[in-house]
Amino acid sequence: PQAIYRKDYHQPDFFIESIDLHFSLDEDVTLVHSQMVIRPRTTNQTVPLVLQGESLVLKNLKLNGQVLNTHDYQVDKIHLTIPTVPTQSFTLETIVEIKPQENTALTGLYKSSGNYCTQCEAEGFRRITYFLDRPDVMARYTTTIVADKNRYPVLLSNGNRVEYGELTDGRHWVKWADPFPKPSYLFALVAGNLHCHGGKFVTRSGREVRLEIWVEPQNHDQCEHALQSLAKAMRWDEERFGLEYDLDIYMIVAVSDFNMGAMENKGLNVFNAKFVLCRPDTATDDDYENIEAVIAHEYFHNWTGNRVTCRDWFQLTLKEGLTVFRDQSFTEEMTSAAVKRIQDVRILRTSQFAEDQSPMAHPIRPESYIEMNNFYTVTVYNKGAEVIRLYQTLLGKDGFRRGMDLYFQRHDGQAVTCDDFRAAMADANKMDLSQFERWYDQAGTPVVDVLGTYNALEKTYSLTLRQQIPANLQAWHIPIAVGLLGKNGQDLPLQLATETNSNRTCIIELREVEQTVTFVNIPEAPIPSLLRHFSAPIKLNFSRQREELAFLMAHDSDPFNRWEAGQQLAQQVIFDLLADWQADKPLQLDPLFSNAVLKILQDTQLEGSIKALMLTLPTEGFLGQQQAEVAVEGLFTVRQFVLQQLAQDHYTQWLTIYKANHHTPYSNEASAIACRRLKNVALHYLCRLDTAETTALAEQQFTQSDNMTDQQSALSCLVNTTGTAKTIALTRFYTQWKENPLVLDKWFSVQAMSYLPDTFENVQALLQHSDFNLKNPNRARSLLAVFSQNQAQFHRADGLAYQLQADIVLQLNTLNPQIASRFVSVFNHWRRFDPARQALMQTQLTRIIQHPDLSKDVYEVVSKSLN
Ligand code: HT7
Ligand code: ZN
Repeated sequence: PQAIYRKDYHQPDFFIESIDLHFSLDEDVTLVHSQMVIRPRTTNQTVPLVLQGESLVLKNLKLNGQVLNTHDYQVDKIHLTIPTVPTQSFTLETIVEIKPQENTALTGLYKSSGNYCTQCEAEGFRRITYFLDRPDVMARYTTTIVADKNRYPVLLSNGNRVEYGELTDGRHWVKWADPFPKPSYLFALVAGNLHCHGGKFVTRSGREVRLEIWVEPQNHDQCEHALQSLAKAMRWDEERFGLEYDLDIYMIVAVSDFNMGAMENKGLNVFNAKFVLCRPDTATDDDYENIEAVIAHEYFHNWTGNRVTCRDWFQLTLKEGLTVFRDQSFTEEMTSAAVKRIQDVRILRTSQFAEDQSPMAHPIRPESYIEMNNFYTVTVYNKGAEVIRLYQTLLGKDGFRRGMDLYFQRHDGQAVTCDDFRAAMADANKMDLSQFERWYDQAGTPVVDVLGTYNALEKTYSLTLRQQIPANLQAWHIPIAVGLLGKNGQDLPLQLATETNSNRTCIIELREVEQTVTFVNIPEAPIPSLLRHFSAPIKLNFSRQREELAFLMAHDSDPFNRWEAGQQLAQQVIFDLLADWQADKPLQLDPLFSNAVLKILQDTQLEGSIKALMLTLPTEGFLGQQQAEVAVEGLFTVRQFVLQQLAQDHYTQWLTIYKANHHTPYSNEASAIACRRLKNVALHYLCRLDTAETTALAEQQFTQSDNMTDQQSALSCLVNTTGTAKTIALTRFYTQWKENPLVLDKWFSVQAMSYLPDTFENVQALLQHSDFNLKNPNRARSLLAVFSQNQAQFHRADGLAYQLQADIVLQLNTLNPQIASRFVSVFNHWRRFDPARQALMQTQLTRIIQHPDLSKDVYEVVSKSLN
């Protein structure tokens, strides 16, 4: 397969002004009739018209009303080429046959639970009809859908419903018109038997918008939170960015088979049901938060993505990084800013920093790809969002808003680049942001070493910051937020030698390889709090004693850094214990760490959700990333030891916390969520002790809970116990929830996450379970993707789990290449393990690459991994 390069971008030779689509949906074949008005980019050009098309059977082709002879055009597996076309605007009509019912790749038009739906991003529209399937070709769409009225009473597409009617043969039709020109990736069609949960929203300019959540009828009672979330997002975008919705209707359809989270098609979002459906007894607090965030994310795309779209797919972060930043900011304001920031940084550091260390490392604006679907990554999305956050940190909230306003003023209705966005930010603020481009074209995580010096005579404190610049790269422009704590734990007023006023937190703009800043009037040797709120996506090295970390953990006014100090302290403790374990020394938990944890447990001021996060140790995956070679068994053993020890040391306090928070009645309020988080962390510690008493607590919670957060949490404690309680609870959960696929996914996941040594065998058995279905991405992920994150069990020394994973990848390669490629990515990190595991993973990668019909998706990942 051939790579495509960013540097090779050319404007299209033709534009498509409008497309009139007609779908005749039938159980055997679906007919797609398209009529396009095509305009050559320049007059008198003599270039061929090359349209993309895949898995299509061409039945008819007319140019300006004339049927074309077979010698007037060529069709291959992925193109329709017409060598000679008029030099002025012309119409092109095609009729193609497709078979959505056989489409297991879930891209293009496919069936899910008997209903038709589409997924066109990135390049799925070409599996529906011949088209210039690239985002810089923006057309006006009208769509007519014809289908059997009984089976498919609901027929939806983008824009407004303009006409409808019935045919004499039991079929009916609906015509939709979208007034906004859009790229093909935003096209959508849905047909099926669906229930509508409706509502309305009045925009700030007084227009009434109809809101509709469409779900399978049995899910009618799980839509209200999605509807509320949508209304909240619409209001927030008006208030924060002055952005109003532009159509009369906004529809969301929930489907069970979906490759990703959701899709922002204009006026007709298609969602993975997981991010729509919820009820207290079926969905956890995290599910509720994720639903609100994903609904907001797709809604925000209406401006950042749809009204202003990407010129080409290399610019994906233009819409995704920006929209993730917008949804993160929304959630920060709807919930707790500190909790949200910690959660987002955890994702960034565990997944994106790992991607940076892998053979798939790429800048947020990649230079090349073989298969675009492989670049919907944590780098493009989450690091992309961090880069947008940097603008806000550098320019301030108001400056950022000025930049956004100018961006929309300049580019509404256009397909643009990341450079256009950066120019809007720079111009609106009269700031030179040229060095900032390096965030877009340099891959990897910047590393900054920091040294602090206190001068008691001068009463100054200096920080010297030095960027480690890899070969061929240049210094980044990095804002570093800093505070200085006095001995009493309070922030000292900060005044740079060059400034007159003082602040509690100061932003140092690091632009050079090395820079020193000096704070004046510092009365005592301070303890610096660095990179507050995680002000840049970097690794910062600053050497600290455990006492200092414990101090920051107890006192830092920046909640993010308070949490961060705790994580660093835990990491130091775990790595020292690991060295002892490797040297066959007995393990003993440092009382300083145990006491620091006790202080958190006893802190009555700390908000419950933050407290729960502070009581959670870094994961094995994260710890492994900090090592030159991942110590699979050692990390597992030592981390388990620390958890067990903390459970023992503070048994009474865990029990007190558990009891104090257990009887809070269920509500979706932040305070009730915090109680559940805290009590469930406590329950997990207690259950580490695996006594009759602790198991009884979990069993009681499991049987008596009225909400899924508590039920799932208790179940995940019970699967790690060694008595009969585990089987009883699993059977009970299955019987209770076997008719609800999203809850059943949790049943698979909980078992895949177990840290007991028989987990692999259980996963193998679950693959044979009658409810397991590899074709359903949610189910496949719930068991296999979750298991692959279970570091100690997945990376078993015998390599059996690797073999199983490779078998699955090869099956998925034919069924659903996008999911196959996600699943094969777990091997990307194979070089970070010990030689024996490396050899075992390499064997599987080699087996995969030798497979005769490898998809582009899997080929790209595996070939880069092996290189
Ligand atoms: N913009 C959407 C991306 C997406 C997608 C991409 C490839 C294959 C399937 C997909 N489903 C959705 C989702 C988003 O970021 O909002
Ligand atoms: Zn998105």
